[in-house]
Amino acid sequence: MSGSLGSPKTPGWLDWYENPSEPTFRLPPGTVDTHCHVFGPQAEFSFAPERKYTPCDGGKEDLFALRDHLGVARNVIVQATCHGADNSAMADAVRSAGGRARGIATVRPDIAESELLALDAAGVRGVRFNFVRRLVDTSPADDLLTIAKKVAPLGWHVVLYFESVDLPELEGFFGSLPVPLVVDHMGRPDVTRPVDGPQFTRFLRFVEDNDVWVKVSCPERLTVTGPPALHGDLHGERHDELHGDLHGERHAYTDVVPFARRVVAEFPDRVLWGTDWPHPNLTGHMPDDGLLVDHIPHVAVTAEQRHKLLVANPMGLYWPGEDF
Ligand code: 0GY
Repeated sequence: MSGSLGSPKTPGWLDWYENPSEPTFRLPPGTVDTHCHVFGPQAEFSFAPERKYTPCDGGKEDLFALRDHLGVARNVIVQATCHGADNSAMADAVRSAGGRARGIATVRPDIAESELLALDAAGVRGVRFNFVRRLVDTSPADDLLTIAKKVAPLGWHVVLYFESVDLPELEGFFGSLPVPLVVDHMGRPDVTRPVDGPQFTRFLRFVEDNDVWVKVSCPERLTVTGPPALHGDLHGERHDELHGDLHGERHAYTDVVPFARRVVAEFPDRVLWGTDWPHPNLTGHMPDDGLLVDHIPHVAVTAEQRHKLLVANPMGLYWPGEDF
């Protein structure tokens, strides 16, 4: 997966899972994966000099193959920080998807209107503001506000990536942005804390007060207890064990479930789902994307919740007016 050309991968990099299992849970027709990325391929789309990591390749063909394997209908491809503000790989993937992808870009405050219009024509519908310090150098709030004001007339939104511990400091600024807000990975709660404790309660109130969209994504990134039975071959033993017990007590990422269920139950019309493929910067384990799909019924427990999470909500945000 890593090309022989270009920079070597960050030491210890975990590559995406090459042969994901067939999910037991059948995604409803029209399901949108609202959080995935493309990495290069590096030989075609070089990584940004200011990046904080160098990943394996994970290009559009691999993404589209995963989409089809899982039974996903559409993707929202989020610019990964390893490509900085060069949106070429993401925009190329979106253009190549034949209307079945939208994009989220990273832009600088001096971006020309013509460039924004070109991204819009490609299928980009938002920009991402990243506050996770290990991924980006901080941007001045004035620059971010300038960007938000520039994209607002296009009907775009801002995708926010932050750690839950930073929300108190950031939420005033978030509330001042003149665009709809989408939050990655449920605001990255510390899942060792109580689901009804002050940290997650504060996040839920932020969502309510600002009509925020929430990605119920990344159980594999948020978990502390991890996937069960991390013994042996992940595709053999563990897979069979999990699938044999999908509706039982044992399944992956159980510590994240109460947080995800709470968001889905409280904000059924504002939640979105995504795989996060190719899963940058994981260190403990690389998830089998088939098992990530099988996680969905544990957090969206009714068919109505699942239809909103997977189809109706993302279609309304990214393909408004289109049939699903
Ligand atoms: C994610 C999470 C991460 C990375 C990025 O753009 C990125 O590099 O988003 C992370 O390392 O937590 O959403 O993919």
